Amino acid sequence: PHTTRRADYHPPVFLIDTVELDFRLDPAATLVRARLAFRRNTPGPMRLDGVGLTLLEASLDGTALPQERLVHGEDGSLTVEGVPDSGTLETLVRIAPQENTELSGLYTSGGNFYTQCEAEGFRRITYFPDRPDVMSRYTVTITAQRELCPVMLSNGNPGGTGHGKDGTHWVRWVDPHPKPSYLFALVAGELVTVHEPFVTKSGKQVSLNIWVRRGDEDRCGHAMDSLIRSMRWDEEVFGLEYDLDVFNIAAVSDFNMGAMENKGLNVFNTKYVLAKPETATDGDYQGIETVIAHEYFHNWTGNRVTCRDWFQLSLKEGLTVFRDQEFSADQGSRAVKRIRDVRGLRAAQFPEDAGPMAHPVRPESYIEIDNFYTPTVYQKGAEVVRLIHTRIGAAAFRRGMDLYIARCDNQAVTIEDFVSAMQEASGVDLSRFMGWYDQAGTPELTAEDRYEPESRRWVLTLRQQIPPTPGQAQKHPVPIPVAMGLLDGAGTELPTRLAGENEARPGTRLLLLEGAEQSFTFEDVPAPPTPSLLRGFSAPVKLKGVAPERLRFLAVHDTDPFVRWESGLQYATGLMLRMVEQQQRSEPLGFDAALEEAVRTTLRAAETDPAFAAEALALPGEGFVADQMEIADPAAVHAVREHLRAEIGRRCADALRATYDGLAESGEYRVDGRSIGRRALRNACLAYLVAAGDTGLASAQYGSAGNMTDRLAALSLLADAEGPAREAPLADFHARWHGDDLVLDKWFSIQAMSKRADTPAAVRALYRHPDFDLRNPNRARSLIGAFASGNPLHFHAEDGEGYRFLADAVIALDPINGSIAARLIGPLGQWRRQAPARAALMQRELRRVLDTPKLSRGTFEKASKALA
Ligand code: B3K
Ligand code: ZN
Repeated sequence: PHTTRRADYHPPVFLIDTVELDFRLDPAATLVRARLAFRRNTPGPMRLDGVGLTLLEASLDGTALPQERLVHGEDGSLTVEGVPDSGTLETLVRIAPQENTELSGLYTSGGNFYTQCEAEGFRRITYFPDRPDVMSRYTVTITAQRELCPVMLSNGNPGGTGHGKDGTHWVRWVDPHPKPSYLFALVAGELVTVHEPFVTKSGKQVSLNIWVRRGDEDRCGHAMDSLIRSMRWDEEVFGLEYDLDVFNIAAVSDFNMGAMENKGLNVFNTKYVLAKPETATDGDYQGIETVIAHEYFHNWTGNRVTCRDWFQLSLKEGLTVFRDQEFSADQGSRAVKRIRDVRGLRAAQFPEDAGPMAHPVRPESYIEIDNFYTPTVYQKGAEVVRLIHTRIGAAAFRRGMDLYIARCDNQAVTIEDFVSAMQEASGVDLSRFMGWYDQAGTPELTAEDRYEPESRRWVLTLRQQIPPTPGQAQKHPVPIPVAMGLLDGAGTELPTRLAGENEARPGTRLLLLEGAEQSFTFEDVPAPPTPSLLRGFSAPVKLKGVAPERLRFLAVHDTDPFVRWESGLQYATGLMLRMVEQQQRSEPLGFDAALEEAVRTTLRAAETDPAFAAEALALPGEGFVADQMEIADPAAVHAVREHLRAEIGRRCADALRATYDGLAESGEYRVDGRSIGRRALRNACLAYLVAAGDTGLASAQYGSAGNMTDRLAALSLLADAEGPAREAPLADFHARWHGDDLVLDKWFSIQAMSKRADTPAAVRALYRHPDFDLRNPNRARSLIGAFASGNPLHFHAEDGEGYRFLADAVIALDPINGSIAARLIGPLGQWRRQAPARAALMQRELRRVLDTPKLSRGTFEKASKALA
């Protein structure tokens, strides 16, 4: 397969100023007529992308083109020979939406029509230069049988409707804003709407609509509310207003990702729209708020200003994730939001950055661009934007955004355009921050310090090192902002004065490590202090080697909540790593009394911020602990973690139970931050109590729960139990919810993540369950993804059954939906960090996948890079 390289960028040969698309919808044979007003941009032939299109007619400026001027490429593309420098090309093609199982291009789901065009789906709809730097104005006319498609939507504003013969009708949509083809969307079928009016800050009326299947109208409230809050927030924080008369969101249950920011017509996975307390967890509610905000924010960062080429993907994704993170932080507890985001970064991005698919935030090459919608491009990309924000400050960042948008509006630009706007607006030289975009790998930061009693000086030396990654052996240092403070022996924050400064400053200050090593001298320090480093996780690095005594001190005393949480986490991680060694030597596992103390302290202070307490109570995850090991040992890590959970549950039972009872649900269910935090804390207590043997408490909670959060928390604990304590609630859950796809997904996931010894066999059985459907991405992820990514213990089963199952599933799924297959195969790529026997089994499965005939480009890329 062909590799696309960033260095090979060439501007488009032809630009397309306007596009007229006429659709005649039919599930088996849809006709698409396209009129492209083209204009030459550089010398070269007119080559139009196309995949799986049946060309029926082609004409140039009204005259039919003879066959010999139409050259069909092996990749499905069409080259038109002898075209003038400008003119109108018209094509008519036929496509079959109901055959489209890839869910890219135009497809059907439950009898309705939906599109997904990013990154390269538009070429499955019509012939077009399908690249983001060709921006055009679209007019779309959709015709269909009225009964089949009472509702027909596309981008932009409504532009008329009418009736045809034989029960057809048509609808026109006009999008006044030029856009790349990946933002095109069409949705048609039987849908109902939930509507709200919105007035922008300058007084423009906007009609907001969420389109769902009949019966789902009562589950749209949170999505609508999140949308309205997002729109206000972008006006207030960034001065950005919505720019069309309508904003439509359509929810579909067959969808490859979370959602898509098509101009004026976002298409969403139902998972990120539909919620009511009986069916959705607090996590689902938060996911909806985040994704709704994210797609809405793309209207400016992504749509009005888009990417020149797909290597610049993080220009829109990193920036938009940063924006949605800031939005969510403003809705509730900033500290807890930061903790969760960092947890997510470490769970997904750090391992990617240390594995075979490691790539820079701005990659150098790809085989399949779909494989690069990654935690690195999204989450690390957001961290890099945050670094710039931290370095230049909020006010300069806002000026930079204003400049970026003013300068790049309606253009397809590069990451340099963003960084130089930030640089000009701030007056700070940001050139070295480009290293964060162009180098893969997570920098490792170490800190050393010494106190000089005579001079009352305290000297901090910071060092950085970036490990080699595939294709990048040598790295250059990157600028690392280190937010920090000093605590005295009583845990009181000291004012700080760096050498050369006139007076001491209170609170957190920012150090900037620019080279490989740098020392910072602090004056007038009365006694050896405890440094609190990387407050708020001021850079996406691994801070290594902080002594356990300091971690314990910081976990209790630091003024920065992130560092308090982080220090507890790192302390527990160190402890668990030592215990894993004991476990490997078959020595008895002890217990560190400091953990009991920490749990009790957390519970005593829980009332002030229950959400924070819930985060602080959680032991480091099995994956996180394994990631700190040279050679992972999933079984030993699991044994240690279970041991600690049970010990904490037993030793702290009184306090855990008191907190659990004190937080019993009272009154109406609410999804505000405090209520969510209380449920999280209560369920964290429940998990410890069950670990200590109190299964009955979970059974009781399952039976009496008034909402899905509490019900599912109980069920996930019961799924590890034996006998009727497990079987009865699982059967009850299925009986109650088998008609509700999103809830049934949870039923699959919970069983896939069970710790019980028979889980690998149970997962095989679930794969054959009548409710399992490989074609539905949510369902495929709920079983295969949950097992391979969420159950390290059994995925890494010693006999290789977990690996075999994943490979079997990937091989079966690849011809149906290569993009989802390529995503799911990821965990097999982590073989380098496993012991030799496991690594060999994993490689064998990767090879088996690679030997499969007609493998999709995406799965080929993932499997071959994993083995390289
Ligand atoms: N931009 C889309 C992702 C498209 C993925 C294509 N494989 C959703 C988002 O990031 O907002
Ligand atoms: Zn996005």
